[in-house]
Amino acid sequence: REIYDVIVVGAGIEGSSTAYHLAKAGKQTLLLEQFPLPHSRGSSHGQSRITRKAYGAKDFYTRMMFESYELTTELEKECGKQLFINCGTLVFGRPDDPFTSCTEECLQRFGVPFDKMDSVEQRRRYPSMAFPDDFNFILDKSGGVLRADKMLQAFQAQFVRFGGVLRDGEPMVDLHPGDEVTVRTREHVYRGRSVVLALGPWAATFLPSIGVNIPLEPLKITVCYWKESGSDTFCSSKFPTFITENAMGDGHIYGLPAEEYPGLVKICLHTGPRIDPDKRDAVDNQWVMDKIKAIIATHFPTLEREPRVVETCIYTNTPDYDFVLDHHPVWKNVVIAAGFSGHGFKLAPVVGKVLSQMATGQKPSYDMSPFRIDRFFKNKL
Ligand code: PYC
Repeated sequence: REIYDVIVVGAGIEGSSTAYHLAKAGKQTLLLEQFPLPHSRGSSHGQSRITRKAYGAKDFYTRMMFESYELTTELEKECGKQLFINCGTLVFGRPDDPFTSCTEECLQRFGVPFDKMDSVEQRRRYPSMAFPDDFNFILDKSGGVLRADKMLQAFQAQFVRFGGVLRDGEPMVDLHPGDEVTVRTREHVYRGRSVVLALGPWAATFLPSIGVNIPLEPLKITVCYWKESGSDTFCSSKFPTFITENAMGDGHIYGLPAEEYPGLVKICLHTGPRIDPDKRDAVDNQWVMDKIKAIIATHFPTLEREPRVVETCIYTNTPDYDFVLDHHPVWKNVVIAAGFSGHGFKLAPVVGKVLSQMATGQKPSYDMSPFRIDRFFKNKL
């Protein structure tokens, strides 16, 4: 039986990007996905995601974002499709909001062009948003929309073009670590010199079976699309992506211009109820709907009061909202990618490169300490 250089388990955006980088580097790679592709069960479906260079005070992400932009451009050239729409990302909040001030400082530190606005200028540019007079607004001009489904398909298609083997509809039944890793599905037994586990929310249930107990919290995110009555101020030529962490008390919300469904702007709460990913649809999310509807009625008065389209996505949060990108504490040829905490899509091009390096004995060029598994262990190994 053939032995792969690397088996990547999970064909979401992180796993697909990893597999792409491996195949591009000439590694014999198998990409395994539990569901038939494409699917909307995990965290990588939908047509759009926010991208931006500003990352508050977490410079380690901004450093990685520069390369993520370059890798996205490279992928656009390879697949011949536009994957990025540069409509900007607006970050805003009260005068004392740390995320807004850290965003401004971050953009300054890294020399990324931005506009600082008061509420008068904000209302002139984006007349459909109604926030208090004392709010500050920072427009990260490098930000915008990633065409998420096209990016996912591009990674998978290029992976196959570079000689990778993609098997979907084949859940992993178990994994035996060792010098050589064995991954068993119902149909096959696969062998690899190393394995990358990019399991999305299913990491929370699988990782304990290989001795990795990290506090992962899968959340159901209710993705709402709203229609504007009368005018059309939310298209990407007139409206940016936006994030506000503290503007509405505990209501961290984000938005993307009308792109996926013509005329519908996407505005969502950045949290939701805890779930088992296999029972996602059974969980009650009424409090999320009540909260987001109240926010829309107060702050986006030209939008209809009920969303036209409601979809579901899953975030897998860590306690510090930073990713886990590390080797298994015992088996170094088992690489774990988990806990993308609702902000991993934009970093996937570079995260995939880093994971491909970790799986093939190379040292990534970034400081990986923020992503270590042992930050969660009481008695560090
Ligand atoms: O990281 O920019 C982000 C983001 C916005 C909504 C979810 N994640």
